[in-house]
Amino acid sequence: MLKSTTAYIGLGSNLGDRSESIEQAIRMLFAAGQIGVAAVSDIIETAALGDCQQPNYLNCVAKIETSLNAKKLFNKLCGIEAKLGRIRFTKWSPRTIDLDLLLFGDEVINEPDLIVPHSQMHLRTFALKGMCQLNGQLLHPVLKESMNNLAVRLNGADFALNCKSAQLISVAGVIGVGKTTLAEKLSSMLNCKTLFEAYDTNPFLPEVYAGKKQAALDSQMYFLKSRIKQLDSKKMRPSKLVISDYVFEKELIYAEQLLNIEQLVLYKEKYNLAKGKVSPPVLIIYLRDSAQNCLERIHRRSRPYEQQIELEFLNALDADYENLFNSWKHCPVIRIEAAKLDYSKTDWTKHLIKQIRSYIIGTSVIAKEL
Ligand code: PH2
Ligand code: MG
Ligand code: MG
Repeated sequence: MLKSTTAYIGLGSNLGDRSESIEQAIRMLFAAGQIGVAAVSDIIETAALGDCQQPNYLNCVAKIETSLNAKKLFNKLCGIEAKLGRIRFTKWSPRTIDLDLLLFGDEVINEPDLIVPHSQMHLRTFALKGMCQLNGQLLHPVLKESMNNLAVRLNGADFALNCKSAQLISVAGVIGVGKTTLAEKLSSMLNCKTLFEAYDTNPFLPEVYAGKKQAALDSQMYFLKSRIKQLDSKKMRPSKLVISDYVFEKELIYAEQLLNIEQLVLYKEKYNLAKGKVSPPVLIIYLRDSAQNCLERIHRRSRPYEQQIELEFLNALDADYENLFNSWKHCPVIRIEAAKLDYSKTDWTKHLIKQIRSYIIGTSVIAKEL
């Protein structure tokens, strides 16, 4: 008997009769010989990634069983694309049908014309949603994470690696969760610069933590100015890799906790102006822990002015961070439970670095899409 492999095909169409093209492609897969279609996910309508002027896509994923090898299967897919009137203008031009080989068993293929797993599937909800419906537990053969976990990181959005933007990775989370330690560790492993928040030079911060409300606006303005300086998009080189131990949007979280209503109105004006000037992150590492554990870390590291921070304040910050990232669609978010983090486990650290590399350009563990 011939060896049979389970493979997953991503189908997409944004020209002509889109659903007819998808249905025809599935019929042609059935008719191609040596291919059995085992299941097809729901068809979803998605905005065109990469060019918003293009018509919306219909996307779905088909699970197939085949006795063909990956290369022969790929050739069959190209044949079906050609028969259904696919004309290749430029990369990512509108198409009657696009058949992408997402996975071929757990094979990893890096050839000039064929890359498996598909090099961008982990960045695209329109591919992962279908995968999750068919087999959410399935592990990505390179990243060794389930389709469900990969989808959660995208929160319903689709992304493309972009060499024109600075590759800023922001580590985020409540005070005392361990952001700076993680940022330092990552920057030494990825060999890049770290942007640390200027908490120790902010002359107003000790007063704020001591409960002096008058100092809060000054302290917030000080932080805002320092963030703009560090993250200035005019100074960030395209494709340059940097790690910050904070996310810019935390400024609004702290402002809302610390300022009164009149101060907040003033502050928000400056904040919104600043937001237009800073580089957005391409990836967020969100470190999360219980407020109690964070408080214990704060006591252990014993920065004097932080010792008055109360559990209630940390709980409020935690709720705000959870809200921020529950609705975050600007970049992928890797959530890490800080309580499980153990830097002495080198396998775990290597695993994390591999994840990070797959969301940034330049050092990708996954080859470029052709
Ligand atoms: N495929 C692309 C580029 N952009 N956007 C959506 N929504 N769906 C796709 O299948 C798609 C895309 C390149 O193949
Ligand atoms: Mg495609
Ligand atoms: Mg394609």
